[in-house]
Amino acid sequence: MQTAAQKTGDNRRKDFYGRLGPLNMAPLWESLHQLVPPQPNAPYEAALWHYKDVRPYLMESGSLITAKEAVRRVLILENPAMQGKAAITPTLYAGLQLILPGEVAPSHRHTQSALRFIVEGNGAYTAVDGERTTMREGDFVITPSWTWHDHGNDSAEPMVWLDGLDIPLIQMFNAGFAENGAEDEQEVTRQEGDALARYGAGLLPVDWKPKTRTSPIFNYPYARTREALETMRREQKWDPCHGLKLRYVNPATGESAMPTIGTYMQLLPKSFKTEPYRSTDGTVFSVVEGSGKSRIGDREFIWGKRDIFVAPSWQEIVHEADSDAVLFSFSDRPIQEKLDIWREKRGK
Ligand code: GTQ
Repeated sequence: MQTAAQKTGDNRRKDFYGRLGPLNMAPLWESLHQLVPPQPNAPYEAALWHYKDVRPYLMESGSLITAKEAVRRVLILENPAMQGKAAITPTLYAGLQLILPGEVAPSHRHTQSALRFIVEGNGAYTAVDGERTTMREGDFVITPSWTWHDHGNDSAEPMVWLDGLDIPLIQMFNAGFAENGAEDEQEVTRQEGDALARYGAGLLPVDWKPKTRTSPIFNYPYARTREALETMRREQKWDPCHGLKLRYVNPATGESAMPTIGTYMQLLPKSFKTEPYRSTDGTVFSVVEGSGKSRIGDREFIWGKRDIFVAPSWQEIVHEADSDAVLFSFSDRPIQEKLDIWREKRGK
């Protein structure tokens, strides 16, 4: 029971708060604990999309609109706790993009950085800065900030890739700019494979200096990544929390391949169960090979090839592989590290 004095006090406070509103002021002490929480309490959820459930809708979208009319024909993967926000985490956007045989997604550029992680199909291309790269399943392809890019599909199969962009982050900064190209397809000025040869063979052109923070390699082929993991596994040295986990790097700096988004590939051998792990970077996973399950916080998700799931900041993750499994993932870790706020916790 409140005493009369307390009631009067409460009423006086309420009255006071009411008078602050019109002056665009608010009392900190009513929200201090939410604003400066003892630990992250992510206001978004763990979630999983089974590819077999999503694919029919993607194909249906292909009968409703062309890639040209849509500009980008994408079904956005929205966090269930952020519907309408076009965000899978508060800083990251994810979507599945479909390009049918013969289609072109016209050239444009924007300040948002994009990654493409190829989920289904082989043989469509994306063009960046005058070079086309053919995309195959498991390839990690970058569209750096403010570079012209168009996508096309000269193959006979539909192609689907996972788009990861820093759209919500750029929105927060109000730093978004975009332009459409004069032509649907940009002029090709370099032969295919040029960037990988120049920058991706453990060598760099002798007097070359990077102009931006994004990796000059824009396709990291899965065949190479997979081979690296396969060779490393012979040592049988496993990280208890990650199995074998590699990060994609910009060879010019050793930093993440993209300035705002960290990208990773990990191998979990059959029957491997990871130790509990948490980190402050909410992470999107895309299953490249194998099957298994992951506990994220107090929820469990069973996954197989091509499924996509998201783990919120600071929720405990335990992966368990039923068969040899390979997971691609991306998060905002590079930004958090630059701000000295990134944290992880291994074990319980
Ligand atoms: O391919 O340029 O999923 O601009 C969202 C925005 C893809 C793209 C998306 C984009 C793109």
